[in-house]
Amino acid sequence: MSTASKLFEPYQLGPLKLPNRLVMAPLTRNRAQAGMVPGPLAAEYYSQRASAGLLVTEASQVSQQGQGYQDTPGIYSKQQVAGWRRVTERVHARGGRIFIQIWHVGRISHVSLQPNGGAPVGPSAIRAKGKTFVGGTFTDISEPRALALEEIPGIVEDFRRGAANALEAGFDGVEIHGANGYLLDQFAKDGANKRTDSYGGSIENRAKLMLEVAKVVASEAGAERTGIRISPVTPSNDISDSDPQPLFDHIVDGLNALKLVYLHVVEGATGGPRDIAPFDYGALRKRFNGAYIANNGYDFELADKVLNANDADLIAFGKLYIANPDLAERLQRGAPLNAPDKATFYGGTAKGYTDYPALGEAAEAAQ
Ligand code: 8OZ
Repeated sequence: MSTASKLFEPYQLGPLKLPNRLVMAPLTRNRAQAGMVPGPLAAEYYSQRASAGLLVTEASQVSQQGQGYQDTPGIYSKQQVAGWRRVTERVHARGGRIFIQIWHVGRISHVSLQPNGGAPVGPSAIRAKGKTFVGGTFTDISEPRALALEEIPGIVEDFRRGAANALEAGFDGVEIHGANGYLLDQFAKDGANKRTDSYGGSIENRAKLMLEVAKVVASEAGAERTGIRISPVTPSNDISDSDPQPLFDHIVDGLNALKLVYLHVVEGATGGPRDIAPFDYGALRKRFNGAYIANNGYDFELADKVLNANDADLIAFGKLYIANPDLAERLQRGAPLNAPDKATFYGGTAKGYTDYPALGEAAEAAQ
């Protein structure tokens, strides 16, 4: 038995022919080895999920300064590029397509992760209320310092290098992490950005860093291989903005000028309620010229409904992809889903990472 739905129809994303409309959302798993290098288990994990229309990797920092949690992979060293190359080769061998999400956490970090134990950097010296995971425990986020104007070109350059490294590692494209209260979102939103220079104040000034990064990444990877993830109203990582609709209208206009291939939108509170604050996602979808990837709390029914209404082109699934390597097949066959185990989301070994069974393996793997 097989279910008919637009979710299982192909989609042309720039130069890539996706066999279905499912995207594996970027998911932080904290299993990088020494040197923040993705290891062989990561290659196994992503290749198990290769039947998704598109895989997006976990967020990967573009510099040591861009790291905010223990054991998250980077995309700035030769060893990291070599580790990621193993991942892309395994995914491609299984017939999949994979983008890497490139990331700078900004103020969401801890001195113990920073170069020379220094302060994390942000648009302004305002500490985010919250915890990060370092040294095996949850610890208060450190007090940040404001980036000097002269340091900003270096941040843009770190993203450019990340994109160049991504291509060298064999990725099919790059997703810029512009969401969830990390650096680019911190600059864009007035709850975290109190600058008085050309990167603060007006919407144009606050959006500038995100658009400058999008420009260099697109020129490095090709606009048809560059996407971006945003989260207009999420409260994640203590982020807020007093008027997100015109801010993101302006950002989308800037992304259109750069011809980015997709806009990936976390609708509502990341991993939480979809209706946390009013926001017109349909207006963003209509305004953006490329593909619209919808994310946050989607199940088959909602995905099917939204695709039929033409309110999205692709649907990104997070927790469901952690637990179901063959999610596309399971949804298409109406098969039961494995339940995700929260205790193994962040850090650890193969348990809760590469041991969720595909259909057919389920019987032999049952405990
Ligand atoms: C969960 C834990 C740590 C980081 C995000 C990269 O929210 C993350 C993240 C998620 O975008």
